[in-house]
Amino acid sequence: MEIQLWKEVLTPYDLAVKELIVKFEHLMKEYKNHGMYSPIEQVTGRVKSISSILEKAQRKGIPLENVEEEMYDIAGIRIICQFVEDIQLVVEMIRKRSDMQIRDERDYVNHVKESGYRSYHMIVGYEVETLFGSKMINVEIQIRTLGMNFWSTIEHSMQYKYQKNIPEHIKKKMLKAAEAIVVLDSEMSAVRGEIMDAQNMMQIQSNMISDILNNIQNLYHLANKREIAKIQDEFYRIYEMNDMEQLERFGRELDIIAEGYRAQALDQN
Ligand code: 0O2
Repeated sequence: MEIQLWKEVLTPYDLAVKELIVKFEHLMKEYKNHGMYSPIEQVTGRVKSISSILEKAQRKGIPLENVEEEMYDIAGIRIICQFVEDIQLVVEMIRKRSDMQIRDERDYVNHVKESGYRSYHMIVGYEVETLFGSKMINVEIQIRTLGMNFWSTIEHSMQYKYQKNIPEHIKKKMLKAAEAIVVLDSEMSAVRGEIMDAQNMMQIQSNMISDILNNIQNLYHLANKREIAKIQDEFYRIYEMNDMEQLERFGRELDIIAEGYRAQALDQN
């Protein structure tokens, strides 16, 4: 196939990856806005390069005209979680969505690959609207922890370096490293509750401060300078106390003042 034609074939995949990144990032934002812990820490995505498609097609004996049907990871999304427990939450979240049809799932978290690779894979059907109508395409979603991602990124570079023939002694080292990641993930899981509480608390405080600042900013145009200066001084005084209850009380009072001026903060997070 001509390079130009490949580019055309890959256009809807590029759209799918972009749309899905926006959708998952928006979910993260919604969690934050609600002061809730997000099981998604980071989202990335890529369209497989033409050279990787050709290499994989050759390796797996996929005829080029069947690549779109038989190669499931031309569009790839990677969801990174902080904790192993979050992976299942993300899986459930994806299963419930109406814009993604589950085609296949592979649990390499509980069924670790021979190499030591761990990750949860989902193949979903996702529809994109293009100039030539709608098109249903396959997207591979890989869900893994920060630790699993660290390991697989390094191992992937090794595979590239040794052209998929990693020497035995390095394979052994990578297996040991994979075991260390399992231990690290489980140690982290043991303090998940505490870390989640701390992060929730930080998020709630940050949302509260951002609402207060928005209110003060809106009041600048409406209230008189002396009242604004008083509110500002009070805010700094309470902020320095580092007391959430006081901050919450101040935020509520400020809401009432802003309401009086019809200057209540809109969500600007
Ligand atoms: P790239 O370069 O990341 O795109 P199968 O048909 O089941 O034998 P398939 O279709 O490759 O194999 O599916 P599988 O095994 O679920 O792997 C899909 C992707 O998962 C791979 O894509 C890798 O990204 C990742 N992966 C799977 N196994 C390993 C592993 O041992 N190490 C690392 N680092 N990643 C792995 P590609 O096309 O192989 O590679």
